[in-house]
Amino acid sequence: MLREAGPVVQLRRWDVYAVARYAEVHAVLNDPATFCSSRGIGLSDFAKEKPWRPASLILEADPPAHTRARAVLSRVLSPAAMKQIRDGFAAAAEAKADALLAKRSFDAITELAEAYPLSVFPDALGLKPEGREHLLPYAGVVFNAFGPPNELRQTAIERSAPHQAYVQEQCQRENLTPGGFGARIYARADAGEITAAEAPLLVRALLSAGLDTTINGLGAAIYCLARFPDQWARLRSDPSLARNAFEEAIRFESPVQTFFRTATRDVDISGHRIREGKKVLMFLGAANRDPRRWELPDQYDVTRRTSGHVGFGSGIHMCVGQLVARLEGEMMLSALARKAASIEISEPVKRLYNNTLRGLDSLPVTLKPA
Ligand code: OW7
Repeated sequence: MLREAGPVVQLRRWDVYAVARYAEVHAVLNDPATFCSSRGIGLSDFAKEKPWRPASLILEADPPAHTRARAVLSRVLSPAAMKQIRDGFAAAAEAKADALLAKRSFDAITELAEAYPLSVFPDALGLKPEGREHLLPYAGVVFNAFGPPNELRQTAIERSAPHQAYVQEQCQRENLTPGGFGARIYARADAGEITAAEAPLLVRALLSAGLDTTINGLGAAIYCLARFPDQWARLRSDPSLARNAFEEAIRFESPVQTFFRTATRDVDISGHRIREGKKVLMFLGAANRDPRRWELPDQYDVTRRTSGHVGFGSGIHMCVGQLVARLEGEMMLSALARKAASIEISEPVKRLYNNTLRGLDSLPVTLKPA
Protein backbone atom coordinates (compact mmCIF):
# COMPACT_ATOMS: atom_id res chain seq x y z
CA MET A 1 0.00 0.00 0.00
CA LEU A 2 2.87 2.41 0.79
CA ARG A 3 4.54 1.58 -2.51
CA GLU A 4 1.43 2.38 -4.52
CA ALA A 5 0.53 5.46 -2.43
CA GLY A 6 3.38 7.49 -3.95
CA PRO A 7 7.17 7.72 -4.38
CA VAL A 8 7.47 9.25 -0.90
CA VAL A 9 4.85 8.83 1.82
CA GLN A 10 4.68 10.93 4.97
CA LEU A 11 4.01 8.84 8.09
CA ARG A 12 2.56 11.44 10.47
CA ARG A 13 2.40 9.06 13.43
CA TRP A 14 6.21 9.24 13.68
CA ASP A 15 6.93 12.35 11.58
CA VAL A 16 9.05 10.33 9.13
CA TYR A 17 9.01 9.66 5.38
CA ALA A 18 8.65 6.23 3.82
CA VAL A 19 10.06 5.08 0.47
CA ALA A 20 8.83 1.69 -0.78
CA ARG A 21 9.53 1.77 -4.54
CA TYR A 22 12.72 0.22 -5.91
CA ALA A 23 14.03 3.41 -7.58
CA GLU A 24 13.67 5.58 -4.46
CA VAL A 25 14.95 2.91 -2.04
CA HIS A 26 17.97 2.33 -4.30
CA ALA A 27 18.60 6.09 -4.63
CA VAL A 28 18.49 6.67 -0.85
CA LEU A 29 20.81 3.70 -0.18
CA ASN A 30 23.30 5.03 -2.73
CA ASP A 31 23.53 8.62 -1.43
CA PRO A 32 25.03 8.09 2.04
CA ALA A 33 26.25 11.71 2.31
CA THR A 34 22.67 13.01 2.09
CA PHE A 35 21.01 10.06 3.85
CA CYS A 36 23.35 9.26 6.70
CA SER A 37 23.62 6.28 9.06
CA SER A 38 25.52 7.90 11.95
CA ARG A 39 22.32 9.33 13.44
CA GLY A 40 21.04 5.75 13.72
CA ILE A 41 19.31 3.46 11.25
CA GLY A 42 16.31 3.01 13.55
CA LEU A 43 13.55 5.51 14.32
CA SER A 44 15.55 7.19 17.07
CA ASP A 45 17.80 10.11 16.03
CA PHE A 46 21.16 9.77 17.82
CA ALA A 47 21.60 13.55 17.46
CA LYS A 48 18.65 13.94 19.85
CA GLU A 49 18.46 10.67 21.84
CA LYS A 50 21.15 8.49 23.39
CA PRO A 51 21.27 5.05 21.71
CA TRP A 52 20.19 2.03 23.83
CA ARG A 53 23.76 0.63 23.45
CA PRO A 54 26.97 2.28 22.15
CA ALA A 55 26.49 2.91 18.41
CA SER A 56 27.78 0.30 15.97
CA LEU A 57 31.10 1.29 14.38
CA ILE A 58 29.95 0.03 11.00
CA LEU A 59 26.14 -0.01 10.79
CA GLU A 60 25.61 3.33 12.51
CA ALA A 61 28.61 5.18 11.06
CA ASP A 62 29.45 7.36 8.05
CA PRO A 63 32.68 7.80 6.10
CA PRO A 64 35.51 8.22 6.93
CA ALA A 65 35.08 6.26 10.23
CA HIS A 66 32.82 3.75 8.49
CA THR A 67 35.34 3.19 5.71
CA ARG A 68 38.05 1.92 8.09
CA ALA A 69 35.70 -0.40 9.97
CA ARG A 70 34.24 -1.66 6.71
CA ALA A 71 37.68 -2.45 5.27
CA VAL A 72 38.49 -4.59 8.32
CA LEU A 73 35.26 -6.60 8.27
CA SER A 74 35.39 -6.99 4.45
CA ARG A 75 38.80 -8.59 4.80
CA VAL A 76 37.77 -10.81 7.74
CA LEU A 77 34.72 -12.00 5.73
CA SER A 78 36.46 -12.10 2.32
CA PRO A 79 36.31 -14.75 -0.42
CA ALA A 80 39.65 -16.11 0.88
CA ALA A 81 38.16 -16.46 4.38
CA MET A 82 35.16 -18.33 2.92
CA LYS A 83 37.49 -20.81 1.23
CA GLN A 84 38.89 -21.75 4.65
CA ILE A 85 35.49 -22.42 6.24
CA ARG A 86 33.64 -23.87 3.24
CA ASP A 87 34.40 -27.57 3.81
CA GLY A 88 33.41 -27.37 7.47
CA PHE A 89 30.15 -25.57 6.64
CA ALA A 90 29.42 -28.18 3.93
CA ALA A 91 30.02 -31.13 6.27
CA ALA A 92 27.78 -29.61 8.96
CA ALA A 93 25.01 -29.08 6.38
CA GLU A 94 25.24 -32.69 5.18
CA ALA A 95 25.09 -33.95 8.79
CA LYS A 96 22.10 -31.71 9.56
CA ALA A 97 20.22 -32.85 6.45
CA ASP A 98 20.87 -36.54 7.32
CA ALA A 99 19.71 -36.10 10.92
CA LEU A 100 16.51 -34.28 9.88
CA LEU A 101 15.73 -36.87 7.19
CA ALA A 102 16.01 -39.56 9.86
CA LYS A 103 13.47 -37.65 11.99
CA ARG A 104 11.16 -36.98 9.03
CA SER A 105 8.92 -34.47 10.88
CA PHE A 106 10.39 -31.47 12.70
CA ASP A 107 10.21 -27.70 13.10
CA ALA A 108 12.17 -26.18 10.21
CA ILE A 109 12.74 -22.96 12.17
CA THR A 110 14.22 -24.25 15.42
CA GLU A 111 15.69 -27.52 14.16
CA LEU A 112 17.00 -26.33 10.78
CA ALA A 113 17.02 -22.54 10.20
CA GLU A 114 18.34 -21.91 13.74
CA ALA A 115 20.22 -25.15 14.36
CA TYR A 116 22.41 -25.07 11.26
CA PRO A 117 23.76 -21.49 11.66
CA LEU A 118 24.21 -22.13 15.40
CA SER A 119 26.26 -25.24 14.54
CA VAL A 120 28.71 -23.32 12.33
CA PHE A 121 28.75 -19.54 12.90
CA PRO A 122 29.64 -19.23 16.62
CA ASP A 123 32.57 -21.62 16.05
CA ALA A 124 33.71 -19.68 12.97
CA LEU A 125 33.58 -16.50 15.06
CA GLY A 126 35.58 -18.21 17.80
CA LEU A 127 33.12 -18.18 20.70
CA LYS A 128 33.54 -20.51 23.65
CA PRO A 129 30.69 -23.05 24.12
CA GLU A 130 29.31 -21.57 27.38
CA GLY A 131 26.59 -18.92 27.24
CA ARG A 132 25.60 -19.30 23.60
CA GLU A 133 21.94 -19.37 24.67
CA HIS A 134 22.24 -15.56 24.90
CA LEU A 135 22.96 -15.15 21.17
CA LEU A 136 19.43 -15.33 19.76
CA PRO A 137 17.80 -13.29 22.56
CA TYR A 138 20.48 -10.61 22.06
CA ALA A 139 19.87 -10.46 18.30
CA GLY A 140 16.14 -10.27 18.96
CA VAL A 141 16.72 -7.16 21.08
CA VAL A 142 18.98 -5.58 18.45
CA PHE A 143 16.41 -5.94 15.67
CA ASN A 144 13.47 -4.88 17.85
CA ALA A 145 15.40 -1.84 19.10
CA PHE A 146 15.36 -0.17 15.67
CA GLY A 147 11.86 0.80 16.67
CA PRO A 148 9.24 2.11 16.78
CA PRO A 149 9.15 2.52 20.60
CA ASN A 150 6.35 -0.02 21.02
CA GLU A 151 5.85 -2.83 23.52
CA LEU A 152 8.14 -5.16 21.53
CA ARG A 153 11.00 -2.66 21.76
CA GLN A 154 10.48 -1.62 25.37
CA THR A 155 10.13 -5.18 26.70
CA ALA A 156 13.13 -6.39 24.70
CA ILE A 157 15.39 -3.61 26.02
CA GLU A 158 14.12 -4.01 29.62
CA ARG A 159 15.18 -7.68 29.58
CA SER A 160 18.44 -7.18 27.67
CA ALA A 161 20.94 -6.71 30.53
CA PRO A 162 22.10 -10.37 30.87
CA HIS A 163 22.36 -10.74 27.08
CA GLN A 164 24.33 -7.50 26.79
CA ALA A 165 26.67 -8.59 29.59
CA TYR A 166 27.34 -11.89 27.80
CA VAL A 167 28.02 -10.19 24.45
CA GLN A 168 30.31 -7.55 25.94
CA GLU A 169 32.37 -10.27 27.64
CA GLN A 170 32.68 -12.44 24.49
CA CYS A 171 33.97 -9.44 22.52
CA GLN A 172 37.18 -9.35 24.58
CA ARG A 173 40.27 -10.74 22.91
CA GLU A 174 40.98 -13.40 25.57
CA ASN A 175 37.54 -14.96 25.00
CA LEU A 176 37.98 -15.48 21.25
CA THR A 177 39.62 -18.70 20.00
CA PRO A 178 42.59 -18.43 17.59
CA GLY A 179 41.84 -18.45 13.86
CA GLY A 180 38.22 -17.27 14.13
CA PHE A 181 36.64 -14.09 12.73
CA GLY A 182 36.97 -12.43 16.17
CA ALA A 183 40.71 -13.14 16.46
CA ARG A 184 41.16 -11.89 12.89
CA ILE A 185 39.53 -8.59 13.82
CA TYR A 186 42.03 -8.22 16.71
CA ALA A 187 44.86 -8.98 14.26
CA ARG A 188 43.77 -5.93 12.22
CA ALA A 189 43.98 -3.84 15.38
CA ASP A 190 47.54 -5.13 15.90
CA ALA A 191 48.29 -4.05 12.30
CA GLY A 192 47.09 -0.54 13.16
CA GLU A 193 44.05 -0.50 10.85
CA ILE A 194 41.66 0.08 13.79
CA THR A 195 42.32 0.98 17.44
CA ALA A 196 42.33 -1.53 20.30
CA ALA A 197 39.10 0.05 21.58
CA GLU A 198 37.37 -0.45 18.20
CA ALA A 199 38.08 -4.19 17.89
CA PRO A 200 35.50 -5.38 20.47
CA LEU A 201 32.81 -3.21 18.86
CA LEU A 202 33.45 -4.85 15.48
CA VAL A 203 33.22 -8.30 17.09
CA ARG A 204 29.93 -7.08 18.57
CA ALA A 205 28.67 -6.25 15.06
CA LEU A 206 29.19 -9.90 14.02
CA LEU A 207 27.46 -11.13 17.19
CA SER A 208 24.55 -8.74 16.51
CA ALA A 209 24.04 -9.31 12.80
CA GLY A 210 25.52 -12.73 12.07
CA LEU A 211 22.82 -15.13 13.22
CA ASP A 212 19.25 -13.82 13.18
CA THR A 213 19.74 -12.62 9.60
CA THR A 214 20.94 -15.94 8.20
CA ILE A 215 18.38 -17.80 10.34
CA ASN A 216 15.51 -15.84 8.84
CA GLY A 217 17.07 -16.09 5.37
CA LEU A 218 17.26 -19.87 5.65
CA GLY A 219 13.76 -19.97 7.17
CA ALA A 220 12.49 -17.93 4.21
CA ALA A 221 14.13 -20.32 1.74
CA ILE A 222 12.62 -23.43 3.35
CA TYR A 223 9.22 -21.72 3.57
CA CYS A 224 9.40 -20.84 -0.16
CA LEU A 225 10.54 -24.30 -1.25
CA ALA A 226 7.81 -25.96 0.85
CA ARG A 227 5.08 -23.68 -0.57
CA PHE A 228 6.17 -23.83 -4.23
CA PRO A 229 6.76 -27.51 -5.12
CA ASP A 230 7.54 -26.74 -8.77
CA GLN A 231 10.49 -24.63 -7.59
CA TRP A 232 11.58 -27.41 -5.23
CA ALA A 233 11.47 -29.83 -8.19
CA ARG A 234 13.56 -27.45 -10.26
CA LEU A 235 16.15 -27.16 -7.48
CA ARG A 236 16.24 -30.95 -7.03
CA SER A 237 16.83 -31.48 -10.74
CA ASP A 238 19.79 -29.06 -10.56
CA PRO A 239 21.22 -28.63 -7.02
CA SER A 240 23.73 -26.09 -8.39
CA LEU A 241 20.75 -23.68 -8.25
CA ALA A 242 20.97 -23.75 -4.41
CA ARG A 243 22.84 -20.45 -4.14
CA ASN A 244 20.34 -18.65 -6.39
CA ALA A 245 17.36 -20.30 -4.66
CA PHE A 246 18.65 -18.80 -1.40
CA GLU A 247 19.21 -15.38 -3.00
CA GLU A 248 15.71 -15.40 -4.48
CA ALA A 249 14.28 -16.22 -1.04
CA ILE A 250 16.08 -13.13 0.31
CA ARG A 251 14.45 -11.05 -2.43
CA PHE A 252 11.03 -12.67 -2.05
CA GLU A 253 10.73 -12.55 1.76
CA SER A 254 13.31 -9.86 2.60
CA PRO A 255 14.10 -11.05 6.15
CA VAL A 256 15.43 -7.57 6.99
CA GLN A 257 12.37 -5.52 6.03
CA THR A 258 13.26 -1.94 6.91
CA PHE A 259 16.06 0.45 7.78
CA PHE A 260 16.06 4.22 8.25
CA ARG A 261 18.46 6.93 7.15
CA THR A 262 18.55 10.57 8.37
CA ALA A 263 18.59 13.53 5.93
CA THR A 264 21.76 15.59 6.45
CA ARG A 265 20.33 18.55 4.46
CA ASP A 266 17.09 19.67 2.83
CA VAL A 267 16.68 17.40 -0.19
CA ASP A 268 14.04 16.46 -2.77
CA ILE A 269 13.07 12.85 -3.40
CA SER A 270 11.06 12.54 -6.62
CA GLY A 271 9.93 16.16 -6.27
CA HIS A 272 9.03 15.98 -2.57
CA ARG A 273 10.96 18.11 -0.08
CA ILE A 274 12.52 16.31 2.89
CA ARG A 275 13.87 18.67 5.58
CA GLU A 276 17.27 18.25 7.26
CA GLY A 277 17.04 15.92 10.27
CA LYS A 278 14.02 13.98 9.03
CA LYS A 279 14.15 10.20 9.06
CA VAL A 280 13.56 8.26 5.82
CA LEU A 281 12.26 4.70 6.25
CA MET A 282 13.20 2.32 3.44
CA PHE A 283 10.91 -0.66 2.81
CA LEU A 284 13.34 -3.20 1.35
CA GLY A 285 10.74 -5.95 0.97
CA ALA A 286 8.38 -3.67 -0.96
CA ALA A 287 11.22 -2.53 -3.26
CA ASN A 288 12.16 -6.17 -3.85
CA ARG A 289 8.65 -6.81 -5.22
CA ASP A 290 8.18 -3.52 -7.06
CA PRO A 291 6.55 -4.35 -10.43
CA ARG A 292 8.35 -1.25 -11.84
CA ARG A 293 11.61 -3.20 -11.41
CA TRP A 294 10.71 -6.91 -11.37
CA GLU A 295 8.84 -9.23 -13.72
CA LEU A 296 6.24 -11.33 -11.86
CA PRO A 297 7.55 -9.92 -8.55
CA ASP A 298 5.25 -12.07 -6.39
CA GLN A 299 6.55 -15.33 -7.84
CA TYR A 300 9.38 -17.23 -6.17
CA ASP A 301 11.59 -18.35 -9.08
CA VAL A 302 14.84 -20.20 -8.34
CA THR A 303 16.15 -19.32 -11.82
CA ARG A 304 15.42 -15.57 -11.61
CA ARG A 305 18.19 -13.05 -12.22
CA THR A 306 18.17 -11.71 -8.67
CA SER A 307 21.04 -9.23 -8.95
CA GLY A 308 20.06 -5.73 -7.89
CA HIS A 309 17.71 -6.87 -5.13
CA VAL A 310 18.07 -4.77 -1.96
CA GLY A 311 17.57 -7.55 0.59
CA PHE A 312 21.25 -7.13 1.51
CA GLY A 313 21.01 -3.36 1.07
CA SER A 314 23.04 -1.53 -1.60
CA GLY A 315 25.99 0.83 -1.74
CA ILE A 316 28.63 1.40 0.93
CA HIS A 317 26.64 -0.32 3.71
CA MET A 318 25.59 -3.37 1.69
CA CYS A 319 25.76 -6.44 3.93
CA VAL A 320 29.41 -7.06 4.81
CA GLY A 321 28.56 -10.65 5.83
CA GLN A 322 26.80 -11.54 2.59
CA LEU A 323 29.39 -14.18 1.65
CA VAL A 324 28.87 -15.98 4.97
CA ALA A 325 25.09 -15.78 4.52
CA ARG A 326 25.27 -17.14 0.97
CA LEU A 327 27.68 -19.88 2.01
CA GLU A 328 25.28 -21.06 4.73
CA GLY A 329 22.29 -20.83 2.38
CA GLU A 330 24.01 -22.64 -0.46
CA MET A 331 25.41 -25.45 1.70
CA MET A 332 22.12 -26.17 3.48
CA LEU A 333 19.86 -25.97 0.41
CA SER A 334 22.27 -28.01 -1.69
CA ALA A 335 22.37 -30.79 0.94
CA LEU A 336 18.57 -30.86 1.15
CA ALA A 337 18.14 -30.80 -2.64
CA ARG A 338 20.39 -33.85 -3.02
CA LYS A 339 18.99 -35.85 -0.09
CA ALA A 340 15.26 -35.05 0.17
CA ALA A 341 12.47 -35.87 -2.31
CA SER A 342 9.82 -33.56 -0.81
CA ILE A 343 9.20 -30.92 1.86
CA GLU A 344 5.63 -30.59 3.08
CA ILE A 345 4.20 -28.16 5.60
CA SER A 346 2.50 -30.42 8.13
CA GLU A 347 0.86 -27.95 10.54
CA PRO A 348 0.00 -24.21 10.51
CA VAL A 349 3.04 -21.92 10.65
CA LYS A 350 3.51 -19.32 13.41
CA ARG A 351 4.77 -15.86 12.47
CA LEU A 352 7.66 -14.15 14.19
CA TYR A 353 6.87 -10.74 15.70
CA ASN A 354 9.84 -8.40 15.41
CA ASN A 355 10.07 -4.71 14.49
CA THR A 356 12.64 -5.27 11.72
CA LEU A 357 12.77 -8.97 10.86
CA ARG A 358 10.23 -10.87 8.79
CA GLY A 359 10.09 -14.59 9.37
CA LEU A 360 8.47 -17.46 11.22
CA ASP A 361 8.59 -18.69 14.81
CA SER A 362 7.52 -22.16 13.75
CA LEU A 363 7.41 -24.05 10.43
CA PRO A 364 6.39 -27.70 11.01
CA VAL A 365 7.47 -29.81 8.02
CA THR A 366 7.80 -33.41 6.92
CA LEU A 367 10.68 -34.49 4.66
CA LYS A 368 10.69 -37.58 2.50
CA PRO A 369 14.09 -39.06 1.60
CA ALA A 370 15.22 -39.18 -2.04
C1 OW7 B 1 25.86 -3.98 14.10
C2 OW7 B 1 21.66 -6.64 9.17
C3 OW7 B 1 22.23 -5.32 9.42
C4 OW7 B 1 23.42 -5.12 11.46
C5 OW7 B 1 22.31 -5.44 12.21
C6 OW7 B 1 22.37 -5.30 13.61
C7 OW7 B 1 23.53 -4.83 14.20
C8 OW7 B 1 24.63 -4.51 13.45
C9 OW7 B 1 24.57 -4.67 12.08
O1 OW7 B 1 23.43 -5.27 10.12
O2 OW7 B 1 25.97 -4.06 15.32
O3 OW7 B 1 26.73 -3.48 13.40
